[in-house]
Amino acid sequence: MEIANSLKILKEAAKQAINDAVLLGDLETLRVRYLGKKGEVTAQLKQIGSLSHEERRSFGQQVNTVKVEIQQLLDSRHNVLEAVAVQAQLENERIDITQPGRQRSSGALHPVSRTLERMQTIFDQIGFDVATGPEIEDDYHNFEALNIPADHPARAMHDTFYVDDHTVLRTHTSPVQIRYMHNNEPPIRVIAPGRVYRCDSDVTHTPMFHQLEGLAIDTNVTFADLKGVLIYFLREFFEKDLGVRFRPSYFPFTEPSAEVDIACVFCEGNGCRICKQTGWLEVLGCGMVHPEVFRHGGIDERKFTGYAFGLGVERLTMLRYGVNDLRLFFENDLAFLRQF
Ligand code: 2NM
Repeated sequence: MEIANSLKILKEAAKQAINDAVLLGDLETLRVRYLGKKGEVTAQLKQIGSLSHEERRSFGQQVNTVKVEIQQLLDSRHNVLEAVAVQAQLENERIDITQPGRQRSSGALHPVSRTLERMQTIFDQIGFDVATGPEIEDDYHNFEALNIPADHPARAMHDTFYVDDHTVLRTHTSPVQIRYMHNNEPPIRVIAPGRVYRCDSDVTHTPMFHQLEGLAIDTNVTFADLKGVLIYFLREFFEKDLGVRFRPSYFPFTEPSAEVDIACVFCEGNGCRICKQTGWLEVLGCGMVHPEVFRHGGIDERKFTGYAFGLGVERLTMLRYGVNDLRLFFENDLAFLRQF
């Protein structure tokens, strides 16, 4: 029978097309094409008019059977493609739990900061408080109160960064101690760590560096107290029973004044390139606070005496860690910084 045959061919074609479908969307297109209102299977029913009465019933049943079969083929192909899609999505979203986590590198303190902390810890243990103050200072606190008169060489333009005629970037942390004297009664034991600025730049000088200064004021404070505290500090700082010597010197704000040397930490005093064959390294300046400074600080110089000292933090950091170039502290080269 020709009509039945064409139905069979149609079913085979549909089966082929359904099995060839790779996308879920293709199946919907095929459903419309075969089973839709204007689809090919529905179109078959239009031939029914050319059939005899008996044939019509059986043909109608055959068309219906084909409809059902095609729907089943669509459903089962749908299940297959859906399973494939889920599998692909799982594969796509797979998380490799064996992969190492993203590294979070931790920062670290700059060697100068570490040294400052170390120095503060040592002084904290022997009763010194910490004081800070402004980096932009007036002429009075940076110079005048420290007995540095207007015509003193330290005031020359080449040493000081001027903000205006009466304002400077502090050239030392001493102004902090002047302010501290104004605001506190003796006994005073204080250190002033911080940034200082000098218009000077070469292999051994940077325009900004760090200082730590100390001040102790009480009744009967002597040069022997000063020596004891500084020798103690230096031996703690270098963790070594270092040789220490005091040489007479001059500062406008102390009288008497001294500079302090330690036995060279590189050659242990035998003489080397670092200590220029002297066996000694200069590390500190110090002295008994000048009566003129006491007067400016509002301290009664008839009742009290005091000592003060100052050191360069970068220089002591270099000596402690064996760093041979000051500029390394300011270049932010991680290969250098990671070594600390
Ligand atoms: C030094 C050397 C000697 C010093 C003096 C004072 C103050 F403010 F109390 F007078 N502070 N620091 C001082 C004394 C600093 O540095 C080389």
